[in-house]
Amino acid sequence: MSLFPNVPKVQYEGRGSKNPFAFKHYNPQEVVLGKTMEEHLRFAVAYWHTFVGSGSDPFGVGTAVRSWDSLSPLDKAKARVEANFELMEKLNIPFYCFHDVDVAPEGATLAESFKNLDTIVALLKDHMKSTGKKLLWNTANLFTNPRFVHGAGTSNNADVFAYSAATIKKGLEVGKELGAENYVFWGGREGYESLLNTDMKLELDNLARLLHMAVDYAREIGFDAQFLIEPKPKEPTKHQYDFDTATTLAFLQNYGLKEHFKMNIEANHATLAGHTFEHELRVARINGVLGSIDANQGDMLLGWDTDEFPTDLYSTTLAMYEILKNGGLGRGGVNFDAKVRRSSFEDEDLFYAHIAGMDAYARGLKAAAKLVEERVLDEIVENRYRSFREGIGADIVSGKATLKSLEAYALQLNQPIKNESGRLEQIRATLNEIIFSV
Ligand code: XLS
Ligand code: CA
Ligand code: CA
Repeated sequence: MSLFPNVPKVQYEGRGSKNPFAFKHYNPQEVVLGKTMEEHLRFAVAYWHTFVGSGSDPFGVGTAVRSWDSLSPLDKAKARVEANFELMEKLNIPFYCFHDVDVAPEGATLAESFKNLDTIVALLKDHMKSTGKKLLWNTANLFTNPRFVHGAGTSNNADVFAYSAATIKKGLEVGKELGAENYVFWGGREGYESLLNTDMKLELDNLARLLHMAVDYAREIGFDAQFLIEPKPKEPTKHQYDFDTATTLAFLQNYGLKEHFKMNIEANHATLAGHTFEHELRVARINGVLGSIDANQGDMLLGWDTDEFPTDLYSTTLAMYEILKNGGLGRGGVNFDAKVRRSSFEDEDLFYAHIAGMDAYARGLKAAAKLVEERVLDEIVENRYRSFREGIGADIVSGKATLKSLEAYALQLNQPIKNESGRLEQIRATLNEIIFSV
């Protein structure tokens, strides 16, 4: 029985198609720079927004109309599994991602929660087997339940730390059972509201202890997923410890965790941190830790995590450029951690939203491939830094130069020193031409 009877299978029809249930750019088998679009993009559905999100906000209850609304908690969970695989099938999306509580209802005790999870995981496994769909990542929700009011791994309450550890242990077992490609740690309430009552050092030490335990346990059970840590600067706490990529990297390095983790970079978290998405991707890339992305976008007029479906071609192009320069995402993928607007409350909107996001990324991929192929930015950057390939610049880069040798050089320089224009407006015009040509 179909849960989305009004939605046909979505196919690629190409540019100019007026069919709202068709891709205009995402052509899975089309080869771009030696790989198919499907291989480059590795799209994933985010279970929490697409099947659990209701459209509620602080001023109003949910608006979404779903066929499973009136079912009991466990039946609802089962219906959502059906919905997940039907949506993935119709949209030709190969992966999905979930938090434990997205897929199965919490019980009155931890043991009951585990039991519910086991029931649904068995169902997910059956569906994965019969459809060939895969799990990009799973994670533990350590932030919604009131027990996490003071954090999870960074809580002042050791019982909460223990509960969180047990939940992660189960998450790793579930990931192994379902063959997850990655396992995500997003620091839900790992942060603080005020230093007045916070032992920051102990909280960070404990967070690192928890992550080390997870690394050890994954090894013990032979779960070989890539571990990902997802930065975010604020929300829900005023100050999240994993503020941005650079901060998270320093934390991982300080605690001897860097070799075990890569980053899951979310566009909206980047902009909340005062960075562009491509900035965060670049920092991760040059440090060898770009693992996966949460594809969405924020609203520059709003200061919170609006998690909108990505439609901004500049952002998808520059993001795909970083990903191509990274040699791809490896085991990672492009996860639509995005929700339809509250006013888009019909089932069909879930499909239109994914089509919009997939086309925006496919087009971003094509534009980025052109930038790479034609070496547009490479040439600009190589030319701009050419002074470091010869003479004094080459001495600096090779380590030959000292303050003394540089002083001697600087003293004989003609004044004023000559600089060249950065040509930014011209470069942006070129970028415009490329984005609109593909
Ligand atoms: C919340 C985060 C979260 C993570 C997974 O802002 O984006 O959904 O991706 O826990
Ligand atoms: Ca996210
Ligand atoms: Ca988010």
